[in-house]
Amino acid sequence: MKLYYTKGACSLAVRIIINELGLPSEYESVDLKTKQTATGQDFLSINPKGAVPVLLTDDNEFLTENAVIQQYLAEKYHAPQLLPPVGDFKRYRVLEWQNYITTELHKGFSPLFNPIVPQDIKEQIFIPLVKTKLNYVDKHLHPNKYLAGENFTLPDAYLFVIIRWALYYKFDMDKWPYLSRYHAELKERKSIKQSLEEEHIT
Ligand SMILES: N[C@@H](CCC(=O)N[C@@H](CS)C(=O)NCC(=O)O)C(=O)O
Repeated sequence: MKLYYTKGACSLAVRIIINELGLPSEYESVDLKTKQTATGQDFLSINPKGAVPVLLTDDNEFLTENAVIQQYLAEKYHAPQLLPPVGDFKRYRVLEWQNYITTELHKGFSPLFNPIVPQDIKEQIFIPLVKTKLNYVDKHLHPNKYLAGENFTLPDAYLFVIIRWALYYKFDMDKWPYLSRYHAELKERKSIKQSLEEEHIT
């Protein structure tokens, strides 16, 4: 399989899941501005939506959409610890969080990365909105160790990436003690350390 990724972008969550599963994979970086891959391919011919992540599966299918790629990996490689099976209600808690992270938090951050959104609009509207959502997640992480309870599941990989963006934007993490504790613990997780090293993220 091959993951098309951009350093530090949401595709990092898929890399974390690949490493969590201990799967061999190739990686090719994508310049999101020029839409060129590292080997000079036109990325839009791979994903006309122009966004990472894209997974080229071992069955030669290009699969897009972060939450769906993660779900595919957990099911294809039999990882009920990351996504419980159909019929187990815990599955829907995991998917509930996965949907929240992708639609509310990930897309809540997107305007901050968008150069056409004026800085004052970012500060007055989008940053307060995303902070409200992080307040909610912080509260949930006490007494829950992970998003879906006692065990690390798919949306934890995704939330780790989002917290890195909050740090990048210098959000005051002291306001979120449980999110800070969670982030500090996840940073030490083997699959996450490996993924950060692979993307040369310090
Ligand atoms: N709907 C896609 C969105 C992915 C996405 O927003 N990726 C960002 C990086 S975190 C990207 O590639 N943005 C570049 C663009 O959309 O032009 C998903 O959930 O996977």
